Amino acid sequence: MRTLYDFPPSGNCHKVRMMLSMLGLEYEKRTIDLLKGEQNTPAFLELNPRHKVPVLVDDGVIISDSAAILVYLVRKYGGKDWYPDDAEAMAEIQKWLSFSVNEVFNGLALSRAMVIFNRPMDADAVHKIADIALAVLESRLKESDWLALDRPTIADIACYPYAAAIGEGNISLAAYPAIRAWLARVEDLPGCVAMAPYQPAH
Ligand SMILES: N[C@@H](CCC(=O)N[C@@H](CS)C(=O)NCC(=O)O)C(=O)O
Repeated sequence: MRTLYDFPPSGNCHKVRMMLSMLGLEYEKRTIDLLKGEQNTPAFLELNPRHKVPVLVDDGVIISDSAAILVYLVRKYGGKDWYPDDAEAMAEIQKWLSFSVNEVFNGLALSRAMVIFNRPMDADAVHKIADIALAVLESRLKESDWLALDRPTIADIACYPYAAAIGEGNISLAAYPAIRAWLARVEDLPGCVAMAPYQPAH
């Protein structure tokens, strides 16, 4: 029995949806509607006292945080290709996982959240971080097909959704050909589920 506590527009949840699909793992989804505050109910806080999705419950094992869930899933069900265990490779992957929750989230995800959820923010500050995130991605992807190693790893999954959805933050990828080519490569991976356009009905 496997359940993903999910919010459809969330890129962090999408990382888990992608990985579950790529590993061919069945699961059920329970929507936690963040716009209705369902992340603050006592029942949800039992699963994650940080008030955040995604949470995965896998045969009674409760894991919150998208990066933690990716590590768990690939190690439990996907072998070592997605997350090898030599020190240098792990450090390289960890660098991109950290980037995904810093520049990618605070720049790319929040640029999108400002638009689709109409969230008040310091737009200049958020866009400055988004520019850094895109510059770092473009520079790395000009020299390599994948972020951390010479093959796809959880680093690519962790950085994909908010880069794929950045058009919804009114930021164009026209000047970032290497990022666009990488997004297409990620979407071509077997079992990949592309980030879907935001649907306000949720
Ligand atoms: N670093 C966490 C961040 C999770 C996160 O920010 N989740 C957002 C949705 S994308 C959330 O649940 N926000 C609700 C809230 O903060 O009240 C992860 O990668 O899972």
